[in-house]
Amino acid sequence: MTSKSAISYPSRNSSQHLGFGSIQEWKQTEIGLEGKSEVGRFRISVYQGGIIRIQASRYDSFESNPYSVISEPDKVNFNLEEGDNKLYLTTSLIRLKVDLDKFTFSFFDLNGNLLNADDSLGTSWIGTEVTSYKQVQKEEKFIGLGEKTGNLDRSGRAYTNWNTDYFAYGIGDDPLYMSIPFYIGIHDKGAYGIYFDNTHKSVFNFGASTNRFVYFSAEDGDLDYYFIYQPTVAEIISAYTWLTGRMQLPPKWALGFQQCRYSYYPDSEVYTLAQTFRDKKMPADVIYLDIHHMEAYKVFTFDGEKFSDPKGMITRLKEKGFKVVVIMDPGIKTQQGYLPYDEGLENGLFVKYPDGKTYEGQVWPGWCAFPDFTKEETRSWWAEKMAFYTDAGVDGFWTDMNEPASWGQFTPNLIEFDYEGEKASHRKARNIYGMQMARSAQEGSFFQNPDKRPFVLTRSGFAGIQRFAAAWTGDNVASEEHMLAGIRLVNSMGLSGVSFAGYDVGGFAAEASKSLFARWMSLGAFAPFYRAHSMINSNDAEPWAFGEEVEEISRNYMKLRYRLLPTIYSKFYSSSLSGLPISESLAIQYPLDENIYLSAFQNEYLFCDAFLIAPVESTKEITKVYLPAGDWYYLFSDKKHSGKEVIYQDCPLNYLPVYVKGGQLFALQSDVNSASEQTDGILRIHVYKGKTGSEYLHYEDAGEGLGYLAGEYLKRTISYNPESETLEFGNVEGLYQSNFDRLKVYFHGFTLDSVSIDEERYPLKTEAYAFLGKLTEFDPLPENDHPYFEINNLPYLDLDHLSSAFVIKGIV
Ligand code: NBV
Repeated sequence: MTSKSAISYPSRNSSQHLGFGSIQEWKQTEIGLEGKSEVGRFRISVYQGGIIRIQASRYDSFESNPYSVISEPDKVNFNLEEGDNKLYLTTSLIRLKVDLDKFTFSFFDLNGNLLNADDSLGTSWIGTEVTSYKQVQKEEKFIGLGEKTGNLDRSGRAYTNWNTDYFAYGIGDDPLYMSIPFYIGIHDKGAYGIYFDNTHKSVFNFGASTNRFVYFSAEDGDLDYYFIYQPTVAEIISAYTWLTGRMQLPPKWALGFQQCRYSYYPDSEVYTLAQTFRDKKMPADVIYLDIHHMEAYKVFTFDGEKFSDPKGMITRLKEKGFKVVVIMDPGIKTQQGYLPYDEGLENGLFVKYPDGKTYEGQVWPGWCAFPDFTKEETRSWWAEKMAFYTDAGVDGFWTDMNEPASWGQFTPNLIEFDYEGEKASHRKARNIYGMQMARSAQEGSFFQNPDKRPFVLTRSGFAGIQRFAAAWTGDNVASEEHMLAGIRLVNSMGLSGVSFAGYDVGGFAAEASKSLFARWMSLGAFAPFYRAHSMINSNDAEPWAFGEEVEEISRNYMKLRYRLLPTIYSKFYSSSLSGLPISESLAIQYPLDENIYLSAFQNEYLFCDAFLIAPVESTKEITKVYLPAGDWYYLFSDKKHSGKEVIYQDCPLNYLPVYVKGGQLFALQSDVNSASEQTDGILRIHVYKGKTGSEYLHYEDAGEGLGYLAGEYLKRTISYNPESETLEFGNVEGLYQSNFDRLKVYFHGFTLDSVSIDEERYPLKTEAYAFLGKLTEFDPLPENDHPYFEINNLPYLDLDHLSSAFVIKGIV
């Protein structure tokens, strides 16, 4: 055979490290600078004084992720100087030094403290794989990275971002369902954040198998990261969520207790379930319909035998104060005559092979096609289809299997996604798919019911998922270790922008022991998302299914959760503005306290600012707790401890170690059966004596709908100031008429018998106060006694709910 012309092949060196090389040319732009080296181009953009974006590409253009970052550069001032073959870019917070010979970056604060610097290997490629190598600062800690197992400090481990369906994962396994390539580095010169905005499979190595550097790399795409510097970890998280967006305020009912099972059916079982909650006076708001609600697992169908009248059933549940959330899996059964399949096929809405044939994978319904949620048209089609559920009265949506999962757990990389018209293979689109499905669900919910706040729960996601959905940690296992691992996962998601997160209380796979279930229920009461769930073919796992003792303990914590709703709801509101988590790892407020990273204490977290929760296995009767700087009160007895100490705490099954930070305050309401039930009209403020004070932003609104965006809210700041010995109630702002018409202020740790308001003296009354009810002693033998705590003679003040500002003075 003769060839027509000689072919010139590129030389075979792609498996070797290729550095970016020295900068050949550069120019200043309106928002930073850009230039070229021998092998690629780069761009540096100032987004805010504390956010600088670095891009490097080997191609003729830059490639960006259109899904995660929603903010544009703020066009702030910066200064650029050149000297000694270095460039210095200075903003109001960061001084960036670029070595033009090596293309390496060093980030300093304005006092000259080095925050972060590249290793001399800087940025490099191996084939299409791009990597940024970074030096490790002295005793540097690395936290964040979203839904990742392992320790709070991620040093010494490497993680992969590749959304994966992982039934009954081990507590050290990786990767799981969701990827958030954002971490925070902490050392004594400061803390900084790095968000690597690349949706390909990526790796973050914090020192596994190397002592030279840490690095992050992606299989393909550009080096494209945002360097964030702020003086505190909290501000770094706020800056990250300024970039990738924040949670929208959820409907209030979504903060209540939610009951799930794979699956509740038929409708009679669902009624019984709802009625049991009410009969047993266990407050709850939501019941889930898992995959058995469908006919042959086909999304947008109800099984006519199990659920003959879904609308009627949901109406009756609503009368009992319950909302229904349904599961939606992405796979659409490839069955002609099944409308969603026919429509998707006809309109080209499914993911395809490069030759245009529809990609099929196997999931619950059998062979399925997968809607291409990276395409606007598919998202709106899905949103329209959701009328099927909203017409029946469904209030919330649960997007499962959206990694996307399929039998075989392996998806061919060549399949094609629209990726907003850019076209991308599975390599680039997989990690973003789940988030786009959650987005469709949120858009659909809003499209169908514009006067309601959407509630979406998702398993899979990527950076920015917090804008669309709450998240849970997938198929965990009923074990003590898993319970604690779930705490770390949720805390880590909180460090990575996902405030609204939780775990399956009780464990999804395997069977919880009585004590484990009880402990998990008490911990879940202090999680942003509070839902019990369990696997098909497992024992019943409702809070009454484990005997009387567990039932009473569960009820106690469920009721406490509901009494706490004014505080939790207010915190959700603040979080929707700040991006800060509801469950806060101690690394946010105590980043330089070495103790908080120790394995014995790394699970501790602050809940709604005021509470420190020290999670502990149900098998322990006594545990060590580390209390960081400050004064701390054991919630149930008011016993005071000074911080920076390890204490030994009794932790009988009915008392979870919970402490209130001195100087903080929170608000409680009376017992209710659901989030929407009327209270007794008294807002109870609990304030704790401390050396430093605090400000609590109290927030109320209708709990549903968007009226709050048009001023129908109520906001009031309540601040405790130890120096002036005052508790100051600010003016009531907003158009919403408060749910409360009286106030009761409880003073913890003070020795007070009266206070004054406007020069008038108010004597205080006292009462014996208990945060949890007394358990029945079913077993009369003394060794089976349950401890019971009451705070004796707790002083309180009764007041009308004054709408104008006032100051309570003389709080000593
Ligand atoms: O839909 C069934 C389950 C669901 O209950 C669970 O919460 C998801 O994480 N789903 C996974 C599919 C299969 C689980 C074995």
